[in-house]
Amino acid sequence: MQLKDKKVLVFGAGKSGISATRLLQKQGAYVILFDSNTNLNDKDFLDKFDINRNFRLVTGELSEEIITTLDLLVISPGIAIDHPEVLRIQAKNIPVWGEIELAYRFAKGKVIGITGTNGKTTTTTLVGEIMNTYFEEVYVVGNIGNPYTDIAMEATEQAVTVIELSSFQLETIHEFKPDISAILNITPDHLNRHHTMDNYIAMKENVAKNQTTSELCVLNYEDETLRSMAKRLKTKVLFFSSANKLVDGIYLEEDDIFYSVKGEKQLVCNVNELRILGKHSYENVMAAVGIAITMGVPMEFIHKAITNFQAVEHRIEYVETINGVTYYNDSKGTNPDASIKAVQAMKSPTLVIGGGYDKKIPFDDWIISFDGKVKYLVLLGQTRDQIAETARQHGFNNIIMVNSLRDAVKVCAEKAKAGDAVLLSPACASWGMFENYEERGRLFKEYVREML
Ligand code: UMA
Repeated sequence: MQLKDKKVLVFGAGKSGISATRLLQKQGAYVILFDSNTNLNDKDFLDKFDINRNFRLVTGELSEEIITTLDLLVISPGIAIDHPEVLRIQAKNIPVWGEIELAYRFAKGKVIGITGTNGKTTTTTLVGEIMNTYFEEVYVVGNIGNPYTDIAMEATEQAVTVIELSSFQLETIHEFKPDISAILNITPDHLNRHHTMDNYIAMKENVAKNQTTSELCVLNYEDETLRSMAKRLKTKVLFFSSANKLVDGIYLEEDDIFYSVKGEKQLVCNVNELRILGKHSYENVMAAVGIAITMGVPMEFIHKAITNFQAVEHRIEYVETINGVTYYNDSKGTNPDASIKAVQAMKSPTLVIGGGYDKKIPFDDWIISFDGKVKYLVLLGQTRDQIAETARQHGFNNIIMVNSLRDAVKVCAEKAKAGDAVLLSPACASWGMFENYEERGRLFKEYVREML
């Protein structure tokens, strides 16, 4: 679609909406930036773009007059496709693109799209680091925090763009077709937004929906949902596995990671050379290796990048050891599966801080994973009563309710003994109490360091 002189409504005035607006303005479109938040005003955006040119901010509700004149709606990831305003616009046959679709229409070069319930940020970061050792022009964007539209017009034919994709972003793609896609795993998450697990799986599968036999999708062989998805996909598939030797693919055998083609195996690395811990980390490494090999990166470059790679912020991140108690920040544990992995990675008795925004996901598996290792569960946020009830049903009664993250840290410091670990891994999103999981993690680290 030619965007010059088109009237485009951008829904959501967060990071994505602001970047999308900039791109659209550069394309000569007239942009109406719309946000439900009535506290926003034009001044908030003065330094963000050329506000006088082709721009208007609308907050609260949309008038019928605006809707009838639109050529395109671009929605931010946080806006659901069944949002009443989106449905109103769609009913007028106005096309709805996500911010990813908009960026894709303008970007050039190779595109790598990485999704999955957990491990996306780590894998995307790692793939970015591997690509940076070998290619000149590399961008790392998407759900990781840098909107794709920010760089879309800069990317040249030589570019390699690595995109972390959430199910929210994949809800509104149409032509988006990565050269390589990867789905790391699928476990329940965001069911308040996608309503059913089948819908959530379908959103993840969207990453490969336009791929053909000329492209490739990297999948986790140990995830049954992904194994059966592989049969439906039109694209080539490369599996990785942490439990089975693969004739073709990347796999973990004891402490070694191998890459095998028709049974001819090549050593990638020994996991003791890696600086990240746990089986889930090895899976992220294997996915990144599969992507890098397919991109033609030589094994010695891959080896160097993966063995230098360190854990990303907010993902089982070591904070401090105070009075013999080690504090870990896993604020990125925003669903039960991520938090199960964090508990499993702990090597000593652990006090877990959990609870937050309600995404309508059961907490049973998370509580079961405590398996005698967790001494106390300190709960806060919207889900705290639900989690406490689930915990009691599973016979876990060492529960402490608090009203703030600061109190949670204080209580843990009082209860923990030397040799224990304190783990912030909430199994829930941060929304409602914090701006995002980064703010939650930063505050946690601040409260811990105040005790130094
Ligand atoms: N808004 C409305 N009406 C609504 C909902 C939101 O007007 O019904 C407005 C808010 O008032 C706000 C704006 O929308 O002004 C926020 O838009 P947004 O929620 O899309 O957030 P952005 O700042 O644009 O950030 C988004 C992603 N946010 C979400 O998916 C919720 C960021 O992912 C991403 O890093 C960023 O784009 C850049 O691409 C964050 C996230 O939490 C990290 N992702 C989820 C996750 O990882 O689990 C999916």
